[in-house]
Amino acid sequence: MTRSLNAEAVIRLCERVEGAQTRGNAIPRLTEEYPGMTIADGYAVQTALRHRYLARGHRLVGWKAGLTSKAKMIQMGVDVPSIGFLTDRMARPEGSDISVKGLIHPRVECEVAFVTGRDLSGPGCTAADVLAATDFVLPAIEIIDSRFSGFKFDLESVVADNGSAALFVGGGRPRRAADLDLASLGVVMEKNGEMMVFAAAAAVLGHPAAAVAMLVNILHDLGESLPAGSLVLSGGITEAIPVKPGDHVTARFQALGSVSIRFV
Ligand code: 0L1
Ligand code: MG
Repeated sequence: MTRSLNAEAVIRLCERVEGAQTRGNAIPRLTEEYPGMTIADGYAVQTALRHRYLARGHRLVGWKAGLTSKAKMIQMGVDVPSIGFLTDRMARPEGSDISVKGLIHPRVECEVAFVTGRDLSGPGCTAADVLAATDFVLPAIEIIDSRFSGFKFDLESVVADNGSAALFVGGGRPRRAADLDLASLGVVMEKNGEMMVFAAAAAVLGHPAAAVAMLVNILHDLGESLPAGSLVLSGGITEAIPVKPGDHVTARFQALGSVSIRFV
């Protein structure tokens, strides 16, 4: 991956993104000031952000694959998936009231979450490697929140903003991946009792395990691997749905049960 930003610019952008994430204020996309910024620069900013949060006592619990379905790519106008990190501070319990305070324009996505039982590393990690290393899968809702004004962004800026990661909720019935046909698993998302979107998990790069393999291979490019015990969100199966206080969202997953949350 080719870098164009120097160390000083990376720190500057990291501080800008961190301010937007922690204060909940929208900022212009980073490429407006740095038009030559590359996706590798975006990951350098994201890495600096991860180190900053971990140094403050946040715990890394896993990773997320993003922009992995055609529906999401079309919705956001990009053509390459991305990854981001997940910390303990982003986790919320199932069935809980989730405050949107501090979020700029939250949206929800239903995703299959993988919990790994063995270390995984790239390059060349495959969906079969992921399935062999997975302890169980569970249904999840990811609450994303792009920090860019008017949701106007490009892949370089999104990657720097940790793939719009904000909060996530796991729930339903954890199942062994080997007992399921994960590609044809159906998902329906309801908001306030009305069906909003539905799709099969194959919408995620053909199979959600392929998205996790892609994530492991990007981690390799970043000099990282995926330790056993990680939680991985494999990517939104449908496009993301905007939410506001008062909304009640239920994601119903075939064979995995459902996850419900309410926004306050
Ligand atoms: O989880 C994701 O698919 C990441 C989406 C990044 C862009 C957005 O904010 O929708
Ligand atoms: Mg997502």
